Amino acid sequence: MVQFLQCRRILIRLLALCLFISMVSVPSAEARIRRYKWEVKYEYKSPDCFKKLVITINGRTPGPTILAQQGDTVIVELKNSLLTENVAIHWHGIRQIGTPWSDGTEGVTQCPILPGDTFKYQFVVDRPGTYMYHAHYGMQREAGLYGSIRVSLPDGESEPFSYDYDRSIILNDWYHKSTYEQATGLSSIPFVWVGEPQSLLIQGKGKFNCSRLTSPSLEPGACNATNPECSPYVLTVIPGKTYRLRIGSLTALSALNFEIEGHNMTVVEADGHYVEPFVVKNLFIYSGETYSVLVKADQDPSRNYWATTNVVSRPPNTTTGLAIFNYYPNHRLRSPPTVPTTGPIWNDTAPRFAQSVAIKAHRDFIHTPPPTSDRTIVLLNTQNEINGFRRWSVNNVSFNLPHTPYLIALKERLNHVFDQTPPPNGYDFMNYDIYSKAPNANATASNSIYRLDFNTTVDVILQNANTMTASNSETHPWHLHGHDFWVLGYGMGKFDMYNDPKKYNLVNPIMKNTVPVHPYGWTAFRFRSDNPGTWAFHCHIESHFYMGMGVVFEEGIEKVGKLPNSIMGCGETKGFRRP
Ligand SMILES: *[C@@H]1O[C@H](CO)[C@@H](O)[C@H](O)[C@H]1NC(C)=O
Ligand SMILES: *[C@@H]1O[C@H](CO)[C@@H](O)[C@H](O)[C@H]1NC(C)=O
Ligand SMILES: *[C@@H]1O[C@H](CO)[C@@H](O)[C@H](O)[C@H]1NC(C)=O
Ligand SMILES: *[C@@H]1O[C@H](CO)[C@@H](O)[C@H](O)[C@H]1NC(C)=O
Ligand SMILES: *[C@@H]1O[C@H](CO)[C@@H](O)[C@H](O)[C@H]1NC(C)=O
Ligand SMILES: *[C@@H]1O[C@H](CO)[C@@H](O)[C@H](O)[C@H]1NC(C)=O
Ligand SMILES: *[C@@H]1O[C@H](CO)[C@@H](O)[C@H](O)[C@H]1NC(C)=O
Ligand SMILES: *[C@@H]1O[C@H](CO)[C@@H](O)[C@H](O)[C@H]1NC(C)=O
Ligand SMILES: [Cu+2]
Repeated sequence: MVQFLQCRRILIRLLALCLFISMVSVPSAEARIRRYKWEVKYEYKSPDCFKKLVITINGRTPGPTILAQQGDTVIVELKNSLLTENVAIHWHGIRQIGTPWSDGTEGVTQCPILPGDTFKYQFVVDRPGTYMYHAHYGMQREAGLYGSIRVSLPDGESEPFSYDYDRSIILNDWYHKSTYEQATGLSSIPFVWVGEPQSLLIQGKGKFNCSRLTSPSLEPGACNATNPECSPYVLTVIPGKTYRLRIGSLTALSALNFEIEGHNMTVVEADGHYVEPFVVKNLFIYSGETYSVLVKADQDPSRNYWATTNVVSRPPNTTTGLAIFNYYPNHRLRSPPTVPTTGPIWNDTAPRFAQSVAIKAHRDFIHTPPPTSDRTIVLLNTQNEINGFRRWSVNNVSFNLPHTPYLIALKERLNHVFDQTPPPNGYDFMNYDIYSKAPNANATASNSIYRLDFNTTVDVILQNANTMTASNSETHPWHLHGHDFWVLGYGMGKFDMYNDPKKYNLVNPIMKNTVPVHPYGWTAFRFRSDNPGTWAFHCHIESHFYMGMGVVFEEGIEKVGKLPNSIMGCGETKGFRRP
């Protein structure tokens, strides 16, 4: 309400700008400006009872939820009060049409925001749905800088499903070591892996068992099981009502299972697109994905139930994340009488694969993909070494960010600031054995990018493989900035260039911005290169992207409008920043 009133006031003040925006953004004649002033800081918090420095927005982690309506302009004035650290925030799932400089990807679309600086992000939320925001600088997302974006339909339009109440829940995994310690280990010889998370958080709340700490040097109260900051997340429901849960995952590493004891969930939305509804007991969710599920509070109302999340796809070493599904009027914190589930078998890929395949566009909301593509890019996912440093690569090239962001480099024709050689379109797929450790795991590092012809159709095939450990292949959730893509198919084993494209789903493919490639599997998708800018496409596992698992696409750079001064200031762009 306060937010709304504030917006109204701002609306009046910015009437001229508002009129301008409602003229250029078609969907609603009443497009509004949603203005947020955020201050980003380090503070001590105990989200899982263990006290550590976390990054907050206006004192909170997760940060405030952005609530907007389709066609609105969101303006976030971000003050960096981290004192000794840069920052950048990515608006995950928002395509940034016409505002590629507001994508918030440090090194790709902007220079980092320096301590003490205020940066203004401004973009139109052009489609309804469930989105997220999070830090996109170093491994900073893991420090707690994230939140939800909820875009509602224009007045008078309704969803193809009904519900009584709406809740946003972000799932996350949580580490006690700082992102610096983790990043340092990842870039050291010998390599120090980050390990499994200490806890799982449901909407910012988790529980680490303090008795497991052995360090005597901890100050009293540094891990306090009765700290109210780590009391579980409670989802209170009224018997008989239907809840839309907007579930997102921003894990640093983990693939998750989410379930509500004794209740089924109907999947109705994925990454902002309506899904042909299907019922699940377990929802598998990968970092960077969002889903809406409908849950009816139709079970015995005399008790509470567990809502749980578990790690899947990696050997389990983290206890189940717990929230309380609380039937009103039971006490909100009353423990359910049951032992919480530990979830499905971690290494059973089949049900996860089946869920991926089951997600189809809602029959009344099918966007038919172009029947053919102009270009196919095959990306082999491998774990490698470069000069003894552990890395991840695609097509044997491990990605490094340049010091000068691509958007500025390309627009201002600073050709010398990154490697101009095009990266490989594929690899020796006839001879590469995806089931074995590579005989030679040495790769090369580069900051070269894929330049796409503007407004063409591009197919991407992600091919998974064995890691540097025998009999091991991991799940990688790949996220594309600036676009949604049609998910054409998933397969197990090696992609068959000749036969598999014949099995593509061109009838009712879901559009998404994040897809998993399953262990030893492949994933194929299609998109249109119709959004002028430079767009990251990367594994959403924080440490994997940090270790080079990503690429960048450029399209229509000549159509990008005048870049704002505020994104300049680093690398070779200093001269372009004018007061
Ligand atoms: C698993 O957890 C234990 C502590 O419970 C820890 O010592 C160990 O390093 C963890 N393993 C991984 C791979 O994270
Ligand atoms: C917490 O950890 C201690 C020590 O490892 C163990 O004895 C205890 O059962 C654990 N408590 C819970 C609730 O898991
Ligand atoms: C733990 O937290 C509770 C509740 O906030 C508080 O009363 C208690 O003093 C704390 N214990 C320590 C050792 O700080
Ligand atoms: C959940 O769905 C399964 C399969 O459709 C069904 O057998 C079960 O009865 C349902 N459970 C509830 C609580 O509705
Ligand atoms: C799954 O892991 C367990 C150990 O946790 C192992 O015994 C089992 O063989 C594995 N199953 C598969 C299909 O790899
Ligand atoms: C990989 O590179 C390292 C140098 O970093 C070299 O010592 C090693 O021989 C290379 N391995 C192979 C199989 O060529
Ligand atoms: C990667 O490069 C190494 C060293 O040049 C080579 O031996 C290996 O076959 C390459 N792997 C792939 C997948 O191209
Ligand atoms: C892209 O091409 C399609 C036709 O293939 C056309 O309708 C559309 O306007 C073009 N988009 C842009 C941004 O040029
Ligand atoms: Cu990955």
